[in-house]
Amino acid sequence: MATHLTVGQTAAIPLDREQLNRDDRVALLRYMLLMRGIEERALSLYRQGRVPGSFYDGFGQEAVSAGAAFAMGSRDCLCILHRDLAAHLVRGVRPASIFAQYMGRAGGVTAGREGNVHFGDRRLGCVGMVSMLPDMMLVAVGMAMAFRMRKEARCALTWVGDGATSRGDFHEAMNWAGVQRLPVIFVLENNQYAYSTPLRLQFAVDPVERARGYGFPGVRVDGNDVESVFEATRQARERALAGAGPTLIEAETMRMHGHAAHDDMRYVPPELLLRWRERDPIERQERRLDRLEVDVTALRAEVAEEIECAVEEALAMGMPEPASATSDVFCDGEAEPLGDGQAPWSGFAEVPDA
Ligand SMILES: Cc1ncc(C[n+]2csc(CCOP(=O)(O)OP(=O)(O)O)c2C)c(N)n1
Ligand SMILES: [Mg+2]
Repeated sequence: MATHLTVGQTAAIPLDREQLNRDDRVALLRYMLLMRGIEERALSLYRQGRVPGSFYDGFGQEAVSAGAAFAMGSRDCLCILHRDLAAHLVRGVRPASIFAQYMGRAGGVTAGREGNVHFGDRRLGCVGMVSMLPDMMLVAVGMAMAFRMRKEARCALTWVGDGATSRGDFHEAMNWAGVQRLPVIFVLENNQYAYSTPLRLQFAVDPVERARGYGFPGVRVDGNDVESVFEATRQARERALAGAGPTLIEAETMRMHGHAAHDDMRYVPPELLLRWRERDPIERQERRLDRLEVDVTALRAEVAEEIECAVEEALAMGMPEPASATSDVFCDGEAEPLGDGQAPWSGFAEVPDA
């Protein structure tokens, strides 16, 4: 297949709608509905005191993780950040394990060791994030180097926030990825704010322009259009596997909630939220599917039912044994390699991905 991007290009990408069949387009909506429904439900569990710590969500940003993860092959590896719940779902993490994770139960992904931010199911090729911004870019670059050294046709992807672009590590990761032409994709999730810092206080030039300086393309996409995010990532992956190196994809979106549940975001102008509310990614995909005569109401009901069953299952799970608190903190012996995740895009069924 042709690769559409050239080094130094910073542009909107042409959409190739042929890549997604009707089932794929429904699946994309489904993952976004699941993400929103799980996070809404979890927020009420948090308010009931059942979720310890704080609660972080990606309300309004569902298209960025659903679209990008959907373009990745089963053997690719993902560094999933705090607003990217749909990526876990695409890879195959069960909603009940996610609720259990939030509530610190033994059946959660980290068996009660973390909350709703730093987790990833290694068996599904998902790397749990570390908090220091933007360290997961360096981890993704390291994984891409390993793939190269082992001559494996695989690609690494990490999401990164607009606030994280101001750190030195951002440049180190971009530089090394560019010099080595590594098979890595950086998805810059530009949601207008880094905690209370707006974009105009974050950078003078949009960081998507920086890709050119490191010798690879920077692409801007509408981050509230799941099919555009999918297509940009699909093309970036194709470039990566063809040996053409990294891509920086800037997905423009809006953080519709506070930084976390404790933040009332009074620093965000209400009219900005109103403008973005009209661009809701879920409603957008629903309108598309309505035109394809998909029963969106039935899909919503099915997802709501799945979420309620998952909550019930998670609430019935026990807490971890206190005596197990120190196990799995350090690795005993050889670390197990990352496993393969689910790759539900129909394109992988037709052409094996690696
Ligand atoms: C090096 C570093 N400084 C500060 C923090 C605290 N912190 C966590 S998230 C965050 C804001 C991140 O903003 P952004 O990168 O835009 O991601 P978003 O939360 O908007 O998705 C900050 C300041 C951190 N984790 N690491
Ligand atoms: Mg941000």
